[in-house]
Amino acid sequence: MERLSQLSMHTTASNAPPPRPDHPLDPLTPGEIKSVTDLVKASYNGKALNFNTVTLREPIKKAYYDWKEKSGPLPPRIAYFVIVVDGDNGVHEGIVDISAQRVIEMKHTDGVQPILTPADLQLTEDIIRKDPEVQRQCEISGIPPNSMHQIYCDAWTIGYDERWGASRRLQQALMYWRSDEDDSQYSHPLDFCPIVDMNAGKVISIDIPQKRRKVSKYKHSNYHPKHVAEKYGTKENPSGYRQDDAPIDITQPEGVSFKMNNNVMNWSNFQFHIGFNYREGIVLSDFTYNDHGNVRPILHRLSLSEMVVPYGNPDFPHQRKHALDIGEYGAGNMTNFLLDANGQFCNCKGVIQYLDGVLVDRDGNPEIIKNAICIHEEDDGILFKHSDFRDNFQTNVTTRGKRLIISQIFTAANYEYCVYWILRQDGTIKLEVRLTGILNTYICSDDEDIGPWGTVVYPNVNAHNHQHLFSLRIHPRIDGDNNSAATSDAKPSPYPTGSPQNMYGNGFYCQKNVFKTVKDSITDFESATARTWDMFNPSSINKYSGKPATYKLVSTFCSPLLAQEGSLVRKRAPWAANHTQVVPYKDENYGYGRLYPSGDHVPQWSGDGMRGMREWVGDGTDNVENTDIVFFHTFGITHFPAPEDFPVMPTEIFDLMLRPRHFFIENPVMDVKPSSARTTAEVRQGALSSTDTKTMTVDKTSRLATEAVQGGSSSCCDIGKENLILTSLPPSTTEKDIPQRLLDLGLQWTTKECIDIEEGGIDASKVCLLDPAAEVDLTPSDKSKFDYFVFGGILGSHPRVDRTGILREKYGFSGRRLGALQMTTDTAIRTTQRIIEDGVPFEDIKFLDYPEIKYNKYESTEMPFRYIVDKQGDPILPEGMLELIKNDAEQSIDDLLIE
Ligand SMILES: [Cu+2]
Repeated sequence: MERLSQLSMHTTASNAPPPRPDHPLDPLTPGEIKSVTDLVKASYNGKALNFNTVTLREPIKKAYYDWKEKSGPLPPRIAYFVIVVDGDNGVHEGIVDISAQRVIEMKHTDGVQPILTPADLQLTEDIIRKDPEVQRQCEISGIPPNSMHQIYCDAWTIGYDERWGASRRLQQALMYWRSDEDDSQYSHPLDFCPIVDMNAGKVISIDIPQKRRKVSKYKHSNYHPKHVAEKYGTKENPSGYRQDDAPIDITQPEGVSFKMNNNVMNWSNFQFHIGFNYREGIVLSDFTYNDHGNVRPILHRLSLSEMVVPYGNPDFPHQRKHALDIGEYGAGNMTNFLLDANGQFCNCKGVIQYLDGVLVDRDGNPEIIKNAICIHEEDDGILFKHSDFRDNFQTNVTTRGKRLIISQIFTAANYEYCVYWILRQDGTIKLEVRLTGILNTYICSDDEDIGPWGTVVYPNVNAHNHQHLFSLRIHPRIDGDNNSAATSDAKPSPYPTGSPQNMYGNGFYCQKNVFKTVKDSITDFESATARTWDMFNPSSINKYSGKPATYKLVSTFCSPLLAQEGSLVRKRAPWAANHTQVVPYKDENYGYGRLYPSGDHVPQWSGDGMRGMREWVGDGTDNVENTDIVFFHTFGITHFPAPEDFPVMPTEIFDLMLRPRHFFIENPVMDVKPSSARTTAEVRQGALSSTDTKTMTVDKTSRLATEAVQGGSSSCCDIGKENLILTSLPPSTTEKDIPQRLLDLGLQWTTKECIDIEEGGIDASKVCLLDPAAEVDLTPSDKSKFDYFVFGGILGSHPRVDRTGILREKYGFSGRRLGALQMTTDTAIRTTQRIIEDGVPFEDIKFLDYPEIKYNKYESTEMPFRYIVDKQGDPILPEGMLELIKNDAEQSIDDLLIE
């Protein structure tokens, strides 16, 4: 039974309120948290308090939109707190109006227990190590005496154990042994389970199985670099790491495409607010999409509101393993920092914006998780494309997309959950979850029959079957507050083949069942009908399709909850038994409501009574059609462990998406710059696209895998020493004959002729000879024709002698010209590169002809060729050229030219 007692309504302090952030949904600042805890301490005068939670109570929805859309006042800044009072069981909680500096509600609720923080979990290990009965059980398990420092436990909430109910604040300690502090303990589980009363600071009971098992004698299985070296290292490769992994770096030379105004994100027509709290972690709110000037609301709020990881071994006490991690520990509380202590970008790549998470510590001070949220962009492959088969697919538009990712990672004891909220430019919102970390493990003895409930993943290690199920909370606001929801099923025509309605038997259609009541909305995934779900605004009708503006939930990782009716799991996670529930939205208790489907206080809830989803569903008669609705979706996977998951698990990925349907009147991303576009007329005339390159996303970094790596250069576009080869040197040439300076630069040389530099020879039709006597100029379209470019006499002597003619006659290469004026070899190479690699037409390249080079105060010389100019307008000369001129002023300029 839950007993609620109102202790006090008004406690005030005389302090001025701390500065508030500009946006009503911004998380509490460190200053606001301190202000709240000061007020709370004053209100619980004389009592020893442990702060458990201090968080923003988000404003009621109407107050938020009155401010946002109707120039109304800023909603008051309200905080919610939970404290554990020494000597008191149950939950002390309340509400603080920070703006008014008043505690406006204080409650003491018996029969529930507050969330467990990471600090709570850490205390348990000390408690069990000191307990004499735990020490005795360790000895029975075969742990040497006086080695309790090698005993570890993963402290879990007890779930619910009817021996104590919720009367005491309990944890169950899943026990392990490490022979060395660097061991991974999961290969050495112990067979007994102490129960700890954490308020009393002691072990109150130990669950001991009837069949005892000694600790494993097998070596610890581990995954750190030193262990990888031990397992896989060889004399040739001591680290044991595979050696074929070239680095992949992401370059974003112009930075990011998003703009953040504090916590408000603007990206590719989307605008939304990024929040964070102790419980859900990332919260995304107030999504809009700018539809060519019309800013349209999509969602009010999006978060993971709960999860459950029920284990499938029916033997006592394993039924207690069904962590409701978000409600029992908090996805925010367990969040990792993503930029490590050395500033290494260890979790994300590219140009990254981080946001910190702000929590409270036990003493009431703000606790900051640095870089808790990672915000970055990634290439997203083809966004759309079409090529016309009539001209060999040359007529085409090819547009690549990018995606914006807001992510966090949280560690729930053994497991890591990587949560990626992903936006695509076409209005799609995706959620991707990656599971990694380590399996929860239990001991088994050699040759033990562990039944069908688990897998032996390593000698003496039994990993129990389990599920990872999440409750995704979607508060839609598609073109306004009144929305509806429906199932959408692919159905064959109900009429038989040969009937007038389906003469040929091929008919099929999409069947929608709109939810009128909460009861209608309790549905499950149907793979046979490829079921999806719609959220839509029945009043916003697409002018082409005549159908309502919709966001479709496409989610196929929909495992059914496998625990039976009447099981503890089903009672405590009433939302998990079905894949959807839609309930009317309601404000609650000074703020935004209906957040947590397993109730506000999840630890040690028996699952009895009306709370969370059970309360919201009620008798199922509430209207959910064309009103303010919240859509809950259960998704996730069933995990039958395998040895590949051990000793650390490669990420297992599952995802879902929300797609706009009948929301836009046409493809919403046609205004994203293409990377390639040619019309049929352009192809027919042999012209390149008339589209200005500024209108295209020209990729300057991609290249063929068969092209050599361009060493040492930070720019993608330099001609590297590796792809420049000096050929046809006299047969007697040896390395001694090549100037050391060129060798040091890495110049490649060969006595072979250019046609023979590759094994088996080169296809002469793939070779382009840069030839001053050629009839046509080199153009960007030559890229697809040629793989090799030969620079012969185009450069060379001044005045010109036709040396190139020898090559032309000997090999019959196709020739191309680089304009009418002579240029030096390096300029010819640079010009070719601009045309071929950068796609710049010859006429768009800026040259300087016959530049005058001053090499001291009195002397200068006119260079008799043309040069490409750099950004400052200066001619680009070969490296060392000026020095050569200075050092060798007597030598004729002509002699310096490479032939
Ligand atoms: Cu798993």
